[in-house]
Amino acid sequence: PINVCGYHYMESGATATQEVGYAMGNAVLVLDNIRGRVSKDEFENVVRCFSFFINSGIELVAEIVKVRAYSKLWKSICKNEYGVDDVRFRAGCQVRSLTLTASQPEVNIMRIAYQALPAVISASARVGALQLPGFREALSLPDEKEQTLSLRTQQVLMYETDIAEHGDIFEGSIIIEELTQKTLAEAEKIVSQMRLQGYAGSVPWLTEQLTESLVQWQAALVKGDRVQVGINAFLDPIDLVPPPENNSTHTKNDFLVDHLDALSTWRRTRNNVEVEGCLTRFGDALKSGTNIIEASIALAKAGGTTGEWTQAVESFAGGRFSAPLGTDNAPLLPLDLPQCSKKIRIVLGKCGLDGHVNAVKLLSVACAQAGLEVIYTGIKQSPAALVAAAIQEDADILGISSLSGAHLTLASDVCALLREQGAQKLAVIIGGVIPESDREELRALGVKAVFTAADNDMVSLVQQIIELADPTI
Ligand code: B12
Repeated sequence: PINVCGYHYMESGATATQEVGYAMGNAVLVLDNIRGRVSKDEFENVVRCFSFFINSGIELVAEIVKVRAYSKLWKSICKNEYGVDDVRFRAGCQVRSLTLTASQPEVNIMRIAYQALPAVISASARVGALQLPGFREALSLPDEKEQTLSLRTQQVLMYETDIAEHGDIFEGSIIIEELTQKTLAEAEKIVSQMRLQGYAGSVPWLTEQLTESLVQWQAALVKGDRVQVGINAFLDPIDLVPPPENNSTHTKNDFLVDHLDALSTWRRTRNNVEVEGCLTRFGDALKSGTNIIEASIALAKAGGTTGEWTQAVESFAGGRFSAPLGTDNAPLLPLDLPQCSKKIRIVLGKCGLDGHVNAVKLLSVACAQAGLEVIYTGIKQSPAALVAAAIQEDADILGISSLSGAHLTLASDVCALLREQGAQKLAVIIGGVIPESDREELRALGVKAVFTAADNDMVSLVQQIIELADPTI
């Protein structure tokens, strides 16, 4: 079974149509690769086992159309490209968390309910599984009460509304059918483009497309072409519910120490000879190009860790992949930002396994448009690598984006390393999913400015960065 993820594309800025195209492009690239390597029956079985994880955003008509286009396109690709008939569109959906705001979190309750609808309302293209986030999504992991509210939202949809009682209510709708055909045609173009480029060529192309859409989305917000409640309009807080309790404590040192202790006990007490043998067999599977799943399962059963598995893959691949920024050929809209007149160099990057790249991408584009010299290190860096880059690049500012909850540990390591290397004058700034209650501790560690998920005004953000580097401005 393979699950193709369209969800992440929309969370990275893609439009509804792009999501369908990229997801189907992925499916087709995988299937093209498998076809010819297995028997006809096995191949048909692989096709039937495909499922999709899709997004559902706030533009309701576009989303209804999207899920219908997904279903139609998948069935037609299976039939016309691979000769497999009567395939079901099997999909799960999570609503578009990227639209859920830190300000006026109560409004997210409505957003989530509206966004859930398109994925289930069209009977012929209804998803089989739906998961809804917590309404304080932009502030922290959901607590049990938020999760219960999300579950209740689904229960209202399922039991109180009448959507489950009818066949497809959009069949024959002129507008929906026309838009579905349009989406299908555009998605098919994307699939052809990805097929033409192959997997290796599609990755940088997709990155550019996503960066372009992300900037377009941000530009529409900055210019007011797109209205988002609580972001660029209707700004008064509601204050109906309290902010979540600070649950980032789990990343503080005591948790890390416990976790590292548990890991070393695990490594000490397992059968290390068996693990070594499994790692060798896993490495051999990588080199020979055979299926790595069996060797991966054997390694996991012997007690191999995710880190060891990853290290083996990285040593085979010759390093760690970090997608480019995607600004080389993407036509980016201007964000109408303040311009800086002095030379300011800023290093921007992310640490560890935190793959949330939207903010750091947008900031890189915004700072460059404002006239700063930007050095983008990419993701998956270590604190030492970020500090080395900042010193080597003679930067004025080191900007770190952290959405994983590890900001206190990162800030502590980065500031200590800067002090050790006599570079404490370099201003460290940090932003991301950071609870208000951690702000003071970050400042005490030596961080010059802290930006939370509520700091979503790009113009003000850039202005503050410029002023930090040059208070005379
Ligand atoms: C989009 C998203 C994703 C996408 C990321 C796509 C991408 N290309 O980036 C996908 C779907 C891949 C994803 C995956 C996961 N996610 Co996620 N994700 C989000 C989401 C919905 C939005 C983040 C975002 O892009 N916002 C838009 C950007 C522009 O805004 P921002 O990041 O808030 O940044 C603003 C400011 O903070 C500031 N800023 C940010 N960084 C910096 C840095 C500097 C220097 C400065 C000056 C300013 C600044 O500038 C921005 C201005 O707009 C958030 C929830 C939310 N609504 O915020 C969860 C969220 C961050 N994810 C979360 C989680 C748990 C995950 C997963 C672990 C889920 C899972 N179990 O698989 C994985 C982890 C993947 C990984 N390897 O890291 C949690 C983190 C919880 C926590 N920290 O306590 C959140 C908060 C959701 C939640 N409530 O559970 N996610």
